Amino acid sequence: MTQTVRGAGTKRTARTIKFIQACQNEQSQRNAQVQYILNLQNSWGHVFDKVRGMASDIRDMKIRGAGRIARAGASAMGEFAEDHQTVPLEEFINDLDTAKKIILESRPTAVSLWNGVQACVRDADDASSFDEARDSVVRNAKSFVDMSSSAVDAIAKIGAKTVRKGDTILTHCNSSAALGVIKKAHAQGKDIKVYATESRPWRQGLLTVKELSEAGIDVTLIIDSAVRSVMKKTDRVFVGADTVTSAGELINKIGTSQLALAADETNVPFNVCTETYKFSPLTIFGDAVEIEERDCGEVADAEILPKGVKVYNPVFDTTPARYIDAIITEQGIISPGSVYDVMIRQLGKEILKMRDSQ
Ligand code: RUB
Repeated sequence: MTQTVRGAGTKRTARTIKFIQACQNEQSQRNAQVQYILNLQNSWGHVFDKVRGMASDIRDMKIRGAGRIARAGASAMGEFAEDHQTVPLEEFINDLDTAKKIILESRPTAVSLWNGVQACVRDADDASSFDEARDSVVRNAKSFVDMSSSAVDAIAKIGAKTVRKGDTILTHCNSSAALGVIKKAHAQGKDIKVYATESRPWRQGLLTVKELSEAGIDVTLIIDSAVRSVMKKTDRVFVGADTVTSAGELINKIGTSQLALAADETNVPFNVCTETYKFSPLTIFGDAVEIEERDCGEVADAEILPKGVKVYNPVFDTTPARYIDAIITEQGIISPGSVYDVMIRQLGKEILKMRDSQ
């Protein structure tokens, strides 16, 4: 029997039809395979997308402050692991590494982010199955976030004891750890006053004055260059930390070192409020802390500047250990000279792993 098929003006025989059908089957099989791979890529892409989304929120300062970005990074790792499809262990470890890199590229200065993400993946390499590795990342992410939040409360309790009734306090930028101390002292009825710097160019000081005034604290906003003017009226300084090196130097918002110098000149105690996960084990092995430089447009619009004028916008600076009177941590008040010991005690054998992986 001869079947005829009309198509593009041709007549086709049954043999031709069979051949066409075979080709079509092959084609649809190939299409199905391509679709399968695309779906797979989309679903992976989707999982990395969440991590990328978190990284860009951190880069764009929608999430900012060393503690907050560490919790955000750790949560993103936990979620990444939770969403991950079952794959061979080695593949999962590679994907974790990619997710980690995406998050760490968002902001380079705060070691809190590195420590937060590292805490999540710490046990994955020793796992013997995908499930074991995934569960460890989810568990570690959660315990890092819990530990991080309770550390801020512990710092507040410890730091508030150092505040005297009627003290005037100076703070810089917007640090949850430092503001925790100030709010706690106020809640204890210590009748304090606060000077808060504007913190150009992002003006995080506006967040600080909002938070403190909402807590009922007498707070005055000053421009950054007024720091030396108000130091004589200040009893103590509380600032936060992005990173503390093994030599006890503080890396924090640009301008912090000016506060430290002015405090030193006037004999005002300069206190750093920081969780110990802002101590950098990398600095033990000689790594330098990268100071983030942000876009020039944050400082001034290009249109208002004469042609040829350059803008330099480093957003953190380093305060040498000798200007720091106390480091208030969740473990208690320590001197800059004790930072190395605290890190060694906390990290134990891991410190050797870290050294060897350098
Ligand atoms: C914020 C800043 C804060 C520290 C500590 O800089 O320098 O003082 O991160 O904050 P940025 P916290 O706004 O550029 O992130 O105590 O909240 O961790």
